[in-house]
Amino acid sequence: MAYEANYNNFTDNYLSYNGQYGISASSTSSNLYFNNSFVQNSVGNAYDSSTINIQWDNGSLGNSWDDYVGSDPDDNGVGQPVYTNIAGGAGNQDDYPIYWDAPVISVVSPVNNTYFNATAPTFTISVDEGVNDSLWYMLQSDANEYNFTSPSFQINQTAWDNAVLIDSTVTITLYVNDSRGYTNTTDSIVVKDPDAPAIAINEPAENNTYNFNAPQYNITILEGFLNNSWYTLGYNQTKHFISANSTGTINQTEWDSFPDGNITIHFYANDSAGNLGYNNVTVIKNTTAPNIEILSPSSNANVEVTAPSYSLNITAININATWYRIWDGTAWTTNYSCSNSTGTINQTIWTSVWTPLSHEDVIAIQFFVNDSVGREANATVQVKKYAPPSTNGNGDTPPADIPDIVVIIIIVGALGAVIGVIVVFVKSGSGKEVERIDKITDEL
Ligand SMILES: [Ca+2]
Ligand SMILES: [Ca+2]
Ligand SMILES: [Ca+2]
Repeated sequence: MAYEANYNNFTDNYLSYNGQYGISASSTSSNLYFNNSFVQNSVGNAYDSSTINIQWDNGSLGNSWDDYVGSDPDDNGVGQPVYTNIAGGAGNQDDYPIYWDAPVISVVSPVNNTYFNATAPTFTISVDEGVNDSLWYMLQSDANEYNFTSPSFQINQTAWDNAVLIDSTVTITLYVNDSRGYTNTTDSIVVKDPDAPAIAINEPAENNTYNFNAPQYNITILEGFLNNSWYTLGYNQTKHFISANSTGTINQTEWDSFPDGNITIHFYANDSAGNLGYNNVTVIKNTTAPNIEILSPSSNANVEVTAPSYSLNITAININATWYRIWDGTAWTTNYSCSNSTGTINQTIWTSVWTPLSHEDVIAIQFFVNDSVGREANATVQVKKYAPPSTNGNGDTPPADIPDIVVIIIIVGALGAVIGVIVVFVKSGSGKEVERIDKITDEL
């Protein structure tokens, strides 16, 4: 075509499926070719060996070439770079190749398979090779289109909340179109994981007591995307990393560093989305034996038939039980549980012990305490039964310096009638026992 043809304008032609070139411009001059379409010409789209004023564009518009490689990022219909694939050696080119491409949307962030928690992800996208006319996205299993304008935007929170799959991937499809309606799309795959790991502490149990040996633990973690799990002791910050669903022994060195008392073990687990799960258990460290001291009754106190009260001073890390028993001079009673501070001896058992005894007989009361690891301590106090012989009829106490035997005979004579009162006091040599005998005789 156009052999030895000069001063021609070739425009608005569709040059396709030719057995040779679409246009072969040799031995020609001063021809202008623009706004033609070259499609699948078998040897090549154009041949140009002329050197005299052959133009493949009119200064603002060239031709459409099916082998053009370029882009049109400003959407003006002219591609860049220039088209140079013209055979023949003339070195001519189309400076304004007709070209249009759809915009290309791509996701800058997040990368695929990034984990997100309950907060909807923020995206940053880029649109290349074109000017976007509108932008929107859709979520998997959601028929709604969500428009956005800024290249950085947050996924609609409600849509994220409603995304049906939890602890699974969610495909978010992003769309762009341009002023001619050319559309481009890309998929982003993210993982939705709104839930924190759930930690169950199977062992140790709350308030379990341990001595020198650090406790065993046994935990179960429910989490689809577990990242790390660990524990800390007390207010220490040291993380001891452990496996999920594991058993083991709490770090002995750190256990040793704690004094006796409550120690809280904090278990943590986080997932790939950054959710943090937490649970704790408080155990008791007890390496000290208990101690018990009887504040009252005091030693050798007189005790009467009314059961005495008692007061104890007990030091123990974790009291398990407190109890007492009573020595009646022959045997111990059985054990009776009691308060670990103050209280009163059981009246029934006290009466049964006290009653058969004599004045100033010794009664022993022994108190016990044990702690939750089974260590036991006890203390005993001896008291005396106080039940002196009855006083006289006026309730007066007999004088202390009475003789061993005092016989007072009062005789009131009145015409053969005698009223005699004989009072006999018998006092032992040691003075520890007093027996009083009252005898009233109303006749001689
Ligand atoms: Ca352009
Ligand atoms: Ca474009
Ligand atoms: Ca999770």
